[in-house]
Amino acid sequence: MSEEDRYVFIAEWYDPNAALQRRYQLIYYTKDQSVEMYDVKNHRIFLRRTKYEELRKEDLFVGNKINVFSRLLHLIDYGDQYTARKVGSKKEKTLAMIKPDAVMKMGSIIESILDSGFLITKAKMVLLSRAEAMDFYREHHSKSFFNDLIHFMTSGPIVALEVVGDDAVASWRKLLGPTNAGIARSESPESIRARFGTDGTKNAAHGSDSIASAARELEFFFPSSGGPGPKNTAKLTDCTCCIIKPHAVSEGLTGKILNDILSTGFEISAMQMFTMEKANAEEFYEIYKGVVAEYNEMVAELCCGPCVALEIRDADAPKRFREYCGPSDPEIARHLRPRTLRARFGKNKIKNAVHCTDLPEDSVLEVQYFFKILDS
Ligand code: 3AN
Repeated sequence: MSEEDRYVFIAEWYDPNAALQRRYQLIYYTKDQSVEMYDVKNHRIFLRRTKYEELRKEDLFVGNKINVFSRLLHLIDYGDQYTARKVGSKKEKTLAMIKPDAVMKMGSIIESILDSGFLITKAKMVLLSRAEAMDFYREHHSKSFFNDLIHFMTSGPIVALEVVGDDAVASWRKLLGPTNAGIARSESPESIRARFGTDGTKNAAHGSDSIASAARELEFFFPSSGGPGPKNTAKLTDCTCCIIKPHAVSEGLTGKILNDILSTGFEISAMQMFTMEKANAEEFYEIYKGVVAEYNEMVAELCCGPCVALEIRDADAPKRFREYCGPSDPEIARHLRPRTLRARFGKNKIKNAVHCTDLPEDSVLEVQYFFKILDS
């Protein structure tokens, strides 16, 4: 009998009750998508081998955070050479950046990225200052097109994404296509630049050209020191808050939901991916405590993996956007308001695809919670 295909990782979980970082060996069996966990310090089984289909093989790589039965585990190392070789050697990170000309099409671009098997692990909409753009593109300083490039890149918001996948640097550039969108249309008609770009400058998106550039460019947008990086674009007026919930993000629905919101005519004026701590999720949902029976489950869902926070702007944003999200229970939404976001993308009352601000007086506060408090 051939040996069973299994991947082994070292995972850490912060236990808030004991205020301790606990360490486990996590084993994933591909054949039946089951997981097993072993408590390293106490030498005992922590989780007997159990089927867990929510966990996908693509999510398993060092540096990623995964949710296993409502515990947010940080994969800090490979647990054996086989896993390091099979999973570790090809995994790369790169910067994908949606340029000002294509931000309205970010839903479709993100969908394309996810459908190609990449994972998006960070995301932030920013408006670059002239100095930031010149710093980012410093290697092109002497080129004839430099001024046009800087003018274009500061003409509106952009979306920076950290993308992870096998050979991500080269594969994302392949998906992007040739620099000039016109050439892309003849040479690589399915590519992002062919589909969404205009010409040699307005070419929809950017991709790092080497592992070293990827490291520098990711550091530019997402500093590892936890420092600020370019500012988010939240305006904090005439807005409401929408959160694409972790279950929807991990099901790969982010692009589809963004597309839907934009094509309905709402403005997305800020966007950022967050992985919330439990204490933050509790604080954010404070107004539902003791009021909504599902409060604890809502908290658990919100902090079980990365979510995407949006600032939505529109005349009468809180009311109109809330109607567009639909009843909080997707089953009810499917009966009464089948075209709403929750009817189409929700699973149940907890995993209902999106949170949106309930009371108009809370909308600015909720947007501030993410874009002012958590992003600091
Ligand atoms: P790529 O993004 O395909 O790696 P680079 O690094 O050569 O291309 O150029 C960076 C950016 O500068 C391009 N994405 C494009 O927006 C702009 N650019 C490059 N070449 C030209 C050109 N000949 N004319 C105008 N803009 C250009």
